Amino acid sequence: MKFVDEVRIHVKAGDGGNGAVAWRREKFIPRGGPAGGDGGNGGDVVLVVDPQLSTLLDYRYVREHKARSGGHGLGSDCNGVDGDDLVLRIPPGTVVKDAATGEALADLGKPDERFVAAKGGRGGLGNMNFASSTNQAPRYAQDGTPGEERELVLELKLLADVGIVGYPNAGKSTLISVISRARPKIADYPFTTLVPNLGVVGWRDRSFVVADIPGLIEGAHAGAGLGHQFLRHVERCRVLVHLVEGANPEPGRSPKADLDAIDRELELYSAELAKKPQIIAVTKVDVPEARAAGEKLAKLLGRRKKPVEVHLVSAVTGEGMKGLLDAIGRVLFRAAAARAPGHGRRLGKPRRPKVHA
Ligand SMILES: Nc1nc2c(ncn2[C@@H]2O[C@H](COP(=O)(O)OP(=O)(O)OP(=O)(O)O)[C@@H](O)[C@H]2O)c(=O)[nH]1
Ligand SMILES: [Mg+2]
Repeated sequence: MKFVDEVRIHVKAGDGGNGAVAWRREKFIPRGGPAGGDGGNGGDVVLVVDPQLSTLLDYRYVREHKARSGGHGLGSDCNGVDGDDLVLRIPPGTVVKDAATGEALADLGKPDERFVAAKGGRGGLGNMNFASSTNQAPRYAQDGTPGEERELVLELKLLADVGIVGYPNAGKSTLISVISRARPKIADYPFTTLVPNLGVVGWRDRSFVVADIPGLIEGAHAGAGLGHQFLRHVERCRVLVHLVEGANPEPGRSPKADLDAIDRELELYSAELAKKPQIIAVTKVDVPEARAAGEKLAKLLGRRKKPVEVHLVSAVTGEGMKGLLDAIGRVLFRAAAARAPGHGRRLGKPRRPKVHA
């Protein structure tokens, strides 16, 4: 299915029906009095989260969405029918923005969460409502009010706990295919992944959602490669896994240079994204060249004032995968991990009981 994550739509709620001016006309009842019914209310345009959906594709082709107007009031005290609401189903994680101002109106995540995008008009009152002791035959009725109308931009930002970022070909899709049941396309050329993939990863007795996104390159903020728009899908992540290719195919690139280039791109996309906790991993360490490059990077970052851990991983041999998942789990479930028994003790080094002489 095609993945669409930004659309512009026009919504128009139903107008309220007009109230009627009518009179009661019956045999033997002269001057029966006013009998004009009220107009019906116009239908709202309502956005509702449908967890079955994962794209905004439906709205790419159909952009006009109009709810039904209320019926006009009728004679014999009959009110017009209310217009039905128009329900538009959207995937979880959709941000609704006013196209004119850019203002975010709603961020819809939970199943069945609703947002009234355009409120229907109110039906007008019929002339029977205006009868009073001094004016028993009002010759006027109220008109219905028009329904709201506006241009909206719907933006889908996937809901994932962990985002995988890195250069194309770094092994992002391979990683998600190893740690989850997602089966994205994997190939040894850059820009294999064109749309994000989600995978659910089981970790101990918990699980989290990982997003694999297209590769970033230097200058992505200016449109190089696939640009950087897809970074919106990792905006909500709590931790980023930054994959660095160890075995470098291109001249002029090195793990350190790649790492810095991607960090710069993240910063240029949003300062908030750049501030997210990152877990750094060098991939493909089953290749000796990659292992050497990974160890070099680990040494370099380990010497920093605030040492940064570098994971050496291989999707082929499975090396380092457990350590990587544990590191992710620790960031995501830190509070819970702190409570778990055994936390804080160094494993592999049994405490020696103190001997008092
Ligand atoms: N030897 C080895 N090769 C790997 C490993 N992980 C990935 N590869 C290979 O690296 C190539 C690129 O892998 P992908 O997972 O498609 O890379 P990607 O980062 O998703 O690339 P884009 O989608 O283009 O951004 C593929 O040919 C993989 O088979 C690994 O651990 N060891
Ligand atoms: Mg990929």
